[in-house]
Amino acid sequence: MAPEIKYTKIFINNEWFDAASGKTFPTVCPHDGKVIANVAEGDKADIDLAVNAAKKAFHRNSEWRLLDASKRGNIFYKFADLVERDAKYLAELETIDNGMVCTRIQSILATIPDRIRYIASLADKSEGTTIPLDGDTFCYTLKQPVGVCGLILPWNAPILMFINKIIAALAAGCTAIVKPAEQTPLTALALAALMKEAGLPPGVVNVVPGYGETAGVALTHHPDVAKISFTGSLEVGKLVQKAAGANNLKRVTLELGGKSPLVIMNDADLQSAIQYATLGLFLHQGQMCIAASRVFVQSGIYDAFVQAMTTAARSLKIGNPAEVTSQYGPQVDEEMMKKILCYIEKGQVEGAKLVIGGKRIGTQGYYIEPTVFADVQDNMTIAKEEIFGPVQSILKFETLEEVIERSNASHYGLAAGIFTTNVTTALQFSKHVEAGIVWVNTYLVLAPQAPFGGRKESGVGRETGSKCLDEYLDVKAVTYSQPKKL
Ligand code: TXE
Repeated sequence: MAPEIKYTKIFINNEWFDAASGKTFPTVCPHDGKVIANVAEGDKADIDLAVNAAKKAFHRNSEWRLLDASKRGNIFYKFADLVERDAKYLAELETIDNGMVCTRIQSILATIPDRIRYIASLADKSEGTTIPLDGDTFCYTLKQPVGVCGLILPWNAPILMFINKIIAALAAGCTAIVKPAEQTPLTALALAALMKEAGLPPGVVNVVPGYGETAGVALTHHPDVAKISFTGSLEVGKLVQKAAGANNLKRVTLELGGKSPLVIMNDADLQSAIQYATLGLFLHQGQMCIAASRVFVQSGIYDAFVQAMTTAARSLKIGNPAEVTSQYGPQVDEEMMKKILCYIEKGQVEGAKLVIGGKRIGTQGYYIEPTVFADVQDNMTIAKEEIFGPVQSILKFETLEEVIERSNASHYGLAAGIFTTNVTTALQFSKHVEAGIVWVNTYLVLAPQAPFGGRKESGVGRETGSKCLDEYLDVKAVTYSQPKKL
């Protein structure tokens, strides 16, 4: 049974509003292409209202600013309990809006409360330093929240992205406006309702659903927004940075795309490598910025790997993401489905060997067969561009030196993985691969304690990890004149 859609309006000051324009937009179920709900379509006018609310909530004498940092953290412990309470409902909402298979989102949601607790626990640990200056002076630093933050979310992991950004921003003491992706606005609104229930004062978190070109642009250009944290495409990431530069020099963190290499050495445990190469690409139908979309396989095991990978891709259980038996569901929308099918065609035209998949499944919803290309060359489009879909490229290599060079021959630098039983090989690769995240004999391990983010055009800044609040804090140096040297 479809979950009840309780929230479709704009959330400002802990209240629900229609868009100032009165407009709505449909959010569609990827499984069958049917409209789930019509959601208030926020634009500049609504962003202005939300920023005003967040600005007021950030005033130095506001309830939020006067709250002890530890008490700030406590609100999120309560919120974590509420997410635990409503996990089943939130999972159903994510599945219907995003197409993520229910078992996957259930397992993500099982870890979300502890993720919230971990980040929230950092609220009262933003410690400054004391600094020995020359002369009769004494200096210390204060870490202070940057102010009103704009948090722009993608559609591929809406709950996880909402949590990573909002808890860090608010635990740091900021206030925020969340702009969920237009494809998946529902879970951000449901989570906002839980934040209110947890006791967050009005204006601290505001959620304005709407389109990137209107609501998103208004947020990135707003002079009263001090910081933007954005996850999405490289193209829009560059626009966000440009907008920040053209206005008030907002701080910007960007989590953009990737073309992550997964390297399988001759000495690897083949079964385990196949298992993670399957997960690393086909989990969530390839809609992951960290997808292992370039699989480099050493020549000694190349043929065996391609064969086993084909079998693994064939054995994935494809179906309605709401069914517990489904391991693999639809792409998020028609536009993404068409884009991915174009890439598959390009792969064939440019001479890669299609070993399995390649076609749309049926005519209802946005399903594409798990697709594997072998004999892919570095200069082919499918080896260079982020496809963000279930298309795996397998490339052959001979030596470690060669594969490091080829792994790094990308303008992206998000994640990388290696399967090997040789420690030196693993250490060499981990040191020299240009990526923000490296996994050895595993893939896709996402823990709140570890920093997450990319190098090169994969992004700027880090989410999660013990220093994640720093992205939302400014450092102030306070220097005292002393009558006597301290
Ligand atoms: O992303 P967009 P799209 C990549 C992936 C995918 C491609 C396009 O390769 O195929 O991006 O996806 C908002 N100012 N990733 O079109 O447009 C938008 O409303 C401000 C990687 O969905 O970047 C949404 O909330 N905001 C990725 C968010 O930006 C704007 C996750 C992302 O949308 C805006 C998703 C603007 N001018 C896609 N234009 C990852 N890194 O995980 C749009 N937005």
